[in-house]
Amino acid sequence: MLTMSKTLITVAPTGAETAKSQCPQLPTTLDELVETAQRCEAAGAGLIHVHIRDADHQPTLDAQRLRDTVAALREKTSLVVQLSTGGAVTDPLADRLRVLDADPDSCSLTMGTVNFGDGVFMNPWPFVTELYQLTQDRGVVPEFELFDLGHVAALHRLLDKFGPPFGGRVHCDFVMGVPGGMPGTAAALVAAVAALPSGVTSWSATGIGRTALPVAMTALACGGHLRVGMEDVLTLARGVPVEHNVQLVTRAAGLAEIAQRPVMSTDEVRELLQVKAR
Ligand code: KMH
Ligand code: ZN
Repeated sequence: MLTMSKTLITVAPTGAETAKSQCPQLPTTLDELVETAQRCEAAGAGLIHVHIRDADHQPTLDAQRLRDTVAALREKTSLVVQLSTGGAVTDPLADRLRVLDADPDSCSLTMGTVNFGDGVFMNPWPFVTELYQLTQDRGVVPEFELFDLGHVAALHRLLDKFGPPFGGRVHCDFVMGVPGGMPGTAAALVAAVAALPSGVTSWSATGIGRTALPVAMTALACGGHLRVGMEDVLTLARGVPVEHNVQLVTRAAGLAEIAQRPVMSTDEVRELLQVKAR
């Protein structure tokens, strides 16, 4: 099931949690996002996980903005475009379901509710199942976001009840080190990987903040792929801010090269995930 082949690098450049005022280099406008996507693709990214912001740099799930963003990324890059259905912790579930109207290649799909710092990231089971069936109907490849071991158990339940995703591949992403979720440690990642359903065909991992490097190095050693970006980490080392997402992609590509698992092209990522031609 899991092969030690090339490495998919996902870039998550923006997220919904960091304020532009506190981090002016965070890409929040469409122009900044496209410029980021182009540079990250050139540095080895194959997939972009997208959260968008409004004119005031606040997180939004505005339908027209989402469509414009997907169109711009498709026009200017060949990255696989994944829209977040997680949004911000304050986003209503109904708005999160409507993200699929923007017809992305892929979307995130979090497998359960989790405390998220001082907030609660709501993903009740009926929402998870409705969103999953929507991805199947619309031909969108889901990426199952796993913040905790219970989310892995929920993935077994989902696949048993509703069958495989669109395209037949099952791709997961471990998001580790969120205050409220599983810790960003090698031991936690190894345990979570061991608990995955047998139908999982690929997985990536990301560690929040200072857990980024231990998680990335463990993922590479275990045959996994990498997610990096300013959604998850804002410093390269203690006191050294990330100035551009391309620094994180370049560092990840270097680690992958050292592990003798060089980065995948965007065509190889499309093949891996069986993304629909649009
Ligand atoms: N912003 C977090 C509350 C996702 O993109 O699907 C949720 C999140 C997960 O970022
Ligand atoms: Zn996200």
